Amino acid sequence: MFKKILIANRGEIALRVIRACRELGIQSVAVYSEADTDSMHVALADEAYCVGSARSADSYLKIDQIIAAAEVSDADAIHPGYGFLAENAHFNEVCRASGFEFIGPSPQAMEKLGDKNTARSMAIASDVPVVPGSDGLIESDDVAIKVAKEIGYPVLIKATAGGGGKGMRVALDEDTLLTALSQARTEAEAAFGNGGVYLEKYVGNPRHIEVQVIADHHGNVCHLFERDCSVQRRHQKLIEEAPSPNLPEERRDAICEAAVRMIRGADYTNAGTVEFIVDENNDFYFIEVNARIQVEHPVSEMVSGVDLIKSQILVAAGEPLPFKQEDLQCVGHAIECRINAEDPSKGFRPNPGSIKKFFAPGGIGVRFDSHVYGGYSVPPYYDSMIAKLIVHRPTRAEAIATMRRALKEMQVEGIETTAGFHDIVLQHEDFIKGTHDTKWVERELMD
Ligand code: MV4
Repeated sequence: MFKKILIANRGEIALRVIRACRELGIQSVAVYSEADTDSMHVALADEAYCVGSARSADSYLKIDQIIAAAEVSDADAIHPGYGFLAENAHFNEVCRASGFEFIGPSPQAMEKLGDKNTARSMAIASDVPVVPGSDGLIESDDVAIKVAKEIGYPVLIKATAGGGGKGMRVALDEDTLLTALSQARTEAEAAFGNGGVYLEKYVGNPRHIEVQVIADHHGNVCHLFERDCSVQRRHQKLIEEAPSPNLPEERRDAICEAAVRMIRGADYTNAGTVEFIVDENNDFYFIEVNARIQVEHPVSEMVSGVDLIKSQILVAAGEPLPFKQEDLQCVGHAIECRINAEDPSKGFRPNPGSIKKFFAPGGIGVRFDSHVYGGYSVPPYYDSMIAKLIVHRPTRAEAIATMRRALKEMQVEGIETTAGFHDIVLQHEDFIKGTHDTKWVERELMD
């Protein structure tokens, strides 16, 4: 087992990994930028190294600095968290080549699944349903026109190096197809250095359902059930829950089994999420694999009882997972609200600054994952999420009630947050009925 783990990240996910290390008797090493000297992850880790100045590009994204900190601290392994370098196959490779275990999948699996079109081909090979679309990348305008005619408009043009909604364009008919195609290629080339695109039939107003998977190096691949992430705005998830409301049991089993087939077929190890879209008929279609631990992993931990970060560490150390699929049950209902330092009344514009007064919610069924405290100043350089408020109760109705109670008792004075927005969603009849889809926020709540 590892003696020391370096966390190449900051904020609440750094605390989350430090906590898992502490409980496993593993030393933790934090890295931080000059803007994060007063951050909780620096205070709570056993050691901390400054890796550069405030901008991410000068600190958290500087591979040589991160590796140097791992060398100086004599760490055995590196946990990348999410965001930053978490899905950077080159960083994964450099960690291993430098003698540090990377707590995540192999660089090969990360590389393959990071290419969306390759991931789509792997889904097909594992009998996982995909949206009707092109057979590989679109090599010419004629092929695009032919494929679009076959699958029917509207079609979605997707950048193979994209993901998470980046590098996508909808084409409504043949006239707009070619312009959309060249725009998508140019954008993808500029953003990802890879202009490869593929086509899929556009599924209108889908739900976003993803399956948490954890696989060890001994052939044990488990799913921790599904999460519904349909409450999102401009591809930013706001509320996630498990299990998904209104998904028939048979569909739940099918989507989770498809995810396991996909991960097994990709020779993937450690934690990963298989993302699907689900249409009105409850048909599901593979979209992409997220080869990292995700922000919303706690909702799966609450309903399954599995500590995912400890599981990741065990798997990276070559240990077998201490459970099998038949040991796991989805118990109760969990909801997570992302508390961001943003002002919903001003288009969710970031609202960094000093937190004058802070009170964390608690009580039965409440989990609060956050790095902030009274007197902490939220820096403007990074992602605006300051906390995750997670509740876990026997039923969805009770979980909604507990979440509303916890949101009301949470106090964050000095900056605006998304807490008020969440309370509006949680009392809206569409959310309560669970009939919302991924366009619902923009369609129903945004004026
Ligand atoms: C789609 C889709 C509809 N039809 N693909 C791609 C990135 C992933 N995170 C979500 N993506 C989608 N892929 C087909 N063929 C709908 C989504 C989608 C979405 C698309 C646009 C705006 C918001 C969205 C939220 C969730 C899912």
